[in-house]
Amino acid sequence: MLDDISDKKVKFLEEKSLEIRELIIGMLLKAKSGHTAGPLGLADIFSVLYFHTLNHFPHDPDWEDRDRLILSNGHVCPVRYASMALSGYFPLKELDTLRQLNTRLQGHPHRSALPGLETTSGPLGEGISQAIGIALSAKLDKKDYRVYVVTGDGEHNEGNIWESIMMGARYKLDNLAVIVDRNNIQIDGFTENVMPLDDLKNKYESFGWVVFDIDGNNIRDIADAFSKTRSIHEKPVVIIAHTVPGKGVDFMQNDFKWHGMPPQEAQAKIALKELRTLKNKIENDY
Ligand SMILES: Cc1ncc(C[n+]2csc(CCOP(=O)(O)OP(=O)(O)O)c2C)c(N)n1
Ligand SMILES: [Mg+2]
Repeated sequence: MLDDISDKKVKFLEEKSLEIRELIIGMLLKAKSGHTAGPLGLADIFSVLYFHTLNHFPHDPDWEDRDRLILSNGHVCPVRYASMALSGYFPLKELDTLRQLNTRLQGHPHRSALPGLETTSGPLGEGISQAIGIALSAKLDKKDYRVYVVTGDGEHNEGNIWESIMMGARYKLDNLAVIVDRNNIQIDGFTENVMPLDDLKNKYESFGWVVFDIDGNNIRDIADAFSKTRSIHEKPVVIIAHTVPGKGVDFMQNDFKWHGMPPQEAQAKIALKELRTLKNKIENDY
């Protein structure tokens, strides 16, 4: 089953990705701290999730039949906050409060502070286990909602991730989709130098999962993969999404130094100019 989305929808989602990226740069500049590379790389996936795939109502975040999105790599939350604000969960202006005292937009997601978050996250390695609990309870309650988890590649250094991967297969959780941000960087280096994941596809398959290996910065590929997850039965699915950390801002791309560093004012200016140029290009290309 292919998700045959129209050119018009692809253009809309590409524009949303760039708006998300602009908001990420703005938030981090204002906060003067936070993570840049991961959020920029994930903007296309979040654009598709929030504006195409998720069954959700931003004005009714506690709707009981909503799809659940768990952010296991909590440090990338600027991409989630920007997507939530753009889709109507809270005013765009609130993005300026990222990492301020008493804000609802903590540097790592705080569930009870902000409606629309499903979990509190930050300590790596927990999200897939939590999602398995939610997916199991959906089955017990005979609910049709789907459970999505976003997790990092460096996050796979955590041993409990592999326990959760065994458990997902054991319970045949076909209502669960894990998205791995395969951006090849982690906090202090390239993943293959710090702790090689080698052939991650093969590893997940040998644990009994169905794997989709995709370009995580291609809107059509992303939408298609999410759509295909619905046709899989009796097995959990992982989407290994190859993304470019820092995507959209040339001097930030593929450089692990931007894992946890915000832009300075002059850098933000260059970044925003580049993103605006990309936006104009989309306008002209269609
Ligand atoms: C249990 C735990 N250990 C260490 C950290 C610190 N930490 C935050 S992000 C990160 C790197 C994770 O790598 P990856 O998931 O690839 O994220 P990316 O750099 O791609 O954004 C680390 C070690 C943490 N948040 N939790
Ligand atoms: Mg990574």
